[in-house]
Amino acid sequence: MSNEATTATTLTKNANLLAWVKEIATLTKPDQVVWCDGSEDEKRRLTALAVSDGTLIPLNQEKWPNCYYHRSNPNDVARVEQLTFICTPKKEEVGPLNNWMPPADAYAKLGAMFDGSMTGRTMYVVPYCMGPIGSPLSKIGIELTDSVYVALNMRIMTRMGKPALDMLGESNDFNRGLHSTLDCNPDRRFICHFPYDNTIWSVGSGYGGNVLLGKKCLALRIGSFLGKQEGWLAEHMLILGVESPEGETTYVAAAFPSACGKTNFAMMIPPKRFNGWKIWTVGDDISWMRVGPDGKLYAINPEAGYFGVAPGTSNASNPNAMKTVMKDTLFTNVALTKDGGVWWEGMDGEVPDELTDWQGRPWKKGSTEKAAHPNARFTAPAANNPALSFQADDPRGVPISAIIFGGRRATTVPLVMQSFSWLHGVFFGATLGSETTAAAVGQVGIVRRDPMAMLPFHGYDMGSYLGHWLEMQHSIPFPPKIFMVNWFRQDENGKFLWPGFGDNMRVLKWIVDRARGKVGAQETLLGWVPKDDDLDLTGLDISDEQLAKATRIDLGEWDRELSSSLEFFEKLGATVPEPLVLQAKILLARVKQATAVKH
Ligand code: GTP
Ligand code: SPV
Ligand code: MN
Repeated sequence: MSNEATTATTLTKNANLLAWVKEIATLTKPDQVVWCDGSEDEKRRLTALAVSDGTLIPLNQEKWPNCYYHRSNPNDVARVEQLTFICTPKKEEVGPLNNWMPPADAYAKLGAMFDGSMTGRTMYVVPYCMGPIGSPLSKIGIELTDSVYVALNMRIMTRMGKPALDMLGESNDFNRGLHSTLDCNPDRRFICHFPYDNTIWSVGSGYGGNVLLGKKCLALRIGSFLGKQEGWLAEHMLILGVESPEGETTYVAAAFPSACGKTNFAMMIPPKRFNGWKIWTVGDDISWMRVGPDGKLYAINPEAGYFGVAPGTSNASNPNAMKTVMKDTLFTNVALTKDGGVWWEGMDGEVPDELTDWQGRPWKKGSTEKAAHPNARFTAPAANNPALSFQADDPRGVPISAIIFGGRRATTVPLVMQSFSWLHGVFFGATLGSETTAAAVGQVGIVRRDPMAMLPFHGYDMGSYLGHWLEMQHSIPFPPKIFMVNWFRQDENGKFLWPGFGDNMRVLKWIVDRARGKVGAQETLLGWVPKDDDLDLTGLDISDEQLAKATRIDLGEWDRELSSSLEFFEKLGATVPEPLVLQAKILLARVKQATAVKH
């Protein structure tokens, strides 16, 4: 324990923190406790250790400087929603869409698993700050983990180490995160949140959102709980700035469910037609938003890195992401090339003849199995992103002019719509539907309601959360305009109708112009849409027919969509805000009336 004694006292004198670390060490009984200071030297030491015990494989350091490769247990490749719990005294508090466990039961159950779980292992004390150091919007967490992989990932994903401890000082206001991989057995895998104790306990996994506790656990589940109490919003949203050729920048936040395009949208490079326009990334996954002194809604990105989906990332789809991951990056569950590089489905160039797949097995071109897992990820520092906004570290955050909701919908939802009002915009978000993806364990491609893209991440009753969104209007004198988009509509042959990626700039330009009151719009029953010719399609190879299909509003489809939204609201129970139910009913009544007139 000498390491603990020396490093801890040089790093912090926080009595509550020291006592808690001691208490957990007494429970988990690690061989040693190592405090992370976030230094370069420490990174080298931890990386060397991870390489020597096989956790990380160095990539070809000439082609991929400071990049390493990790294979997770094949039973542990995504978030596990059915094993994720919110633990509050009363079940009603977590609502019908969360798993609930009484706090005492969860502490007892997981406590028994933590007992002695770190014997033969090192316990890393990982202090981190979510948000710019010193920002009033930021929060401090401490994660105790027996995984060096988690410590190295947290180093990229958060402001980790001494600056976080310095910001905490003697305060007892920090999130207490505890993680042990145990034996990585799905039968002993639980992710439990204790919002009233600002505590997270995670066992039995080593993957992503299950174990990087600052991300989904603190920044969204605990964050949304705190946001309700303190009057702010913790959301599963990217944040970007759109700079016009005149140098005017408009900030936008967008919620798309997991693996539905946030990272791509946040790093987008506009097509040639938009020469002089620039997209700046503030964040790619999470947004904390609070009203600023000027009455606008301000957003910070609590993270410092990107835990992004690798498959589909290429120089054609997302050149900025490719540049970002060329160095200092950890790759998880991608495939390895013969020359010590990485590969995944959808990467540029020829498919290699031979690879080692994500499970370490030889793979040959033409194989029916995927070489990279569909939820393979890169962990890369935001500082590597050529499009990183100079405002990304601003403790005040950036003023948000537009909020966008978007799902993965093969049918029904048109390319873009603007809401009539804040209520109607919250309704867009509340009824967001999306096909499930590989980001969570379970069947892929099923449409489910994913309100605000927060279904797996809301930390308290969904109806109350939607109520909080409605109430926020009263504290934002200059609220953002709200939009709905769908990049994923398909034709009869299952082909995407809209080219997506960089060409989403064409839609974003209309959104930004609308937010600034610079362009008109066409009213439809379901929302405002671009007038003919207001979407700039210059240089885009899309037929009129294809565009018409991508933007079509089919009343029959919307009859079903709104009916299903009403059914969903019923499932939410008594706390669902009445105005949202009435909004659904008004829209449905109008759709039915219009259908009757047509026939
Ligand atoms: P999480 O990190 O899980 O929250 O995902 P994300 O929302 O950041 O999604 P990401 O940008 O990583 O994209 C996920 C998948 O969607 C990738 O395979 C992309 O290639 C694909 N994708 C992203 N944008 C578009 C688009 O505009 N059109 C189409 N057709 N596919 C897209
Ligand atoms: C998501 O699933 O939305 C992610 C990946 O961003 S994870 O960190 O695993 O939650
Ligand atoms: Mn995400």
